[in-house]
Amino acid sequence: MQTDTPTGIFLTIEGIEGVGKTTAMKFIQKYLTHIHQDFVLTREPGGTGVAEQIRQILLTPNTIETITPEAELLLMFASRAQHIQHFILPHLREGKVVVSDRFVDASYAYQGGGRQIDINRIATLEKWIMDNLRPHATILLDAPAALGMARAKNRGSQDRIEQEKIDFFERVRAAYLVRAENDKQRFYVLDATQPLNVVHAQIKTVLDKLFGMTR
Ligand code: T5A
Repeated sequence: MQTDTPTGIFLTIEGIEGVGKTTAMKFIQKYLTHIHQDFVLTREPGGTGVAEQIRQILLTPNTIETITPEAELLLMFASRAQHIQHFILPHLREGKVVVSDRFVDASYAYQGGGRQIDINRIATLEKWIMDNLRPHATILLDAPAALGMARAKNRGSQDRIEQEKIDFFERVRAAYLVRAENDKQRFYVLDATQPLNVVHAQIKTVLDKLFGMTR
């Protein structure tokens, strides 16, 4: 798949459920508005009309027919293919900052770590669907699965993936940390167990560096 050379900045936010990604997105939105950066916010799975329809299939609990790990992985990448071609690349080509609540690292963490699919299969899909597109920076909000699940549960009903057991999310967390360890240039691992004001201060430090706002 041909992706050209985009000029914008691509920032992704990752982590297990309930670590504070949605809350971080709101903080980043305020920050980018404040420094007058042209930006768009998006999420995965989703981000376009078709990709959001795929999200519904992926996240709606289905007691009649289980979704196999293989189908789950392929649907994540089907959603991502739409998202890249119809949203991410057009905005990056316009020179905008694109901030995505999850991206490909989530496939390595959830389908690789959680579902234990061979990561070579994920790498093959990544190469095919993403070509040379990679996030410039990735903020990984890290916290033990028990804490994330407790925070997420406070919000009410659980989606299909959130219904997994705690050891699934511990595997997801471990897979994220391996990704971060292997790509220290791109990843910023932040301690999401800290109070919100502390987490936001950590995010601000990352953004100051990315957008050249350091004093
Ligand atoms: N998925 C996705 C895959 O399996 N493979 C893939 O390739 C991709 C792209 C998406 C699901 O799809 C899976 C992963 C997911 O299971 P989603 O709804 O987009 O699902 O993502 P979730 O992780 O489910 O989002 P959540 O809303 O559950 O978690 P957030 O956004 O991380 O947490 P947030 O910000 O809503 O915070 C939760 C609560 O905690 C509080 C907040 O106020 C909120 O009440 N909170 C804090 N409280 C105290 N201290 C802090 N530091 C706090 N930070 C947040």
